[in-house]
Amino acid sequence: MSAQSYQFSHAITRRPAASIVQGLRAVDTGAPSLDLMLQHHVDYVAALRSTGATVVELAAMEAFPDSVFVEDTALCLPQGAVVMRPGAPTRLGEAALMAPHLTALYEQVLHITGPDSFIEGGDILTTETEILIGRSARTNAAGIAELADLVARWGHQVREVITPPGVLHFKTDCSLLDAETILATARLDASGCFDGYKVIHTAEGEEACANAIRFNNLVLMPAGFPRTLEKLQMAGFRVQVIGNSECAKLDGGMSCLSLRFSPPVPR
Ligand code: CIR
Repeated sequence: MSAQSYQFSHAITRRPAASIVQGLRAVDTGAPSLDLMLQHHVDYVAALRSTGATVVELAAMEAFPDSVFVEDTALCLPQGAVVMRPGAPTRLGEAALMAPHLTALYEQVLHITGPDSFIEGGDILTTETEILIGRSARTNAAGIAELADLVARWGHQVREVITPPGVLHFKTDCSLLDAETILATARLDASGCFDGYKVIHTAEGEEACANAIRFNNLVLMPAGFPRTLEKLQMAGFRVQVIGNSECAKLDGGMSCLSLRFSPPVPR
């Protein structure tokens, strides 16, 4: 079976800006420390690079407090990329600013354009066989329909699912671990959206670590979730733990911090 949903030659990240203290959050648990977030970000980029991938690190963008969370700006597929239309008004401009970095690597870069279409990358889980998209407070039916239409030309099938109420993004509660295995919270798995996949549940009380990433030979997961870490190790995954305390204050996790892809023709 192919492994294009978790084997990648490239990633794009963006350094956190000092304006991160104004980043969006559902619940205010205190201001994030930029210094500590920068240290965690260095560890994160180093982990991606340690797998042999090329990591394009973009400069901080003060005008966009949440711009470190690059995942929400685009969907990157083997054939091309699609620039999103984030549902958070303060994040709408971030997507257009990602486009030139994608056109530098991809021949085909498409855009979500419908004025009523909203969609963020955090709601999109690409597996080996389909693209699951969670309808959420940030991603609506029009956005999902427009994306489904765009990616059909590349042979991708989209399945609309539901992000649980009160959960920021679909992938806040799940991650792809390999071609057939998903890490998910029990609450999301209970919706039945992963029928046909093998599912590993986060340990009870450790739901906040469901947002991990499989990147080449590594699974990156946030620090502080020992029982889920053990479950993943017991299942045979090579896990690298990364500090995420500061991004977590802004509802961000491992997937949010990168776009991961293999452009068809490296330029
Ligand atoms: C936001 O609310 O948009 C940011 N504070 C967090 C975005 C996290 N992104 C992601 O899960 N893909």
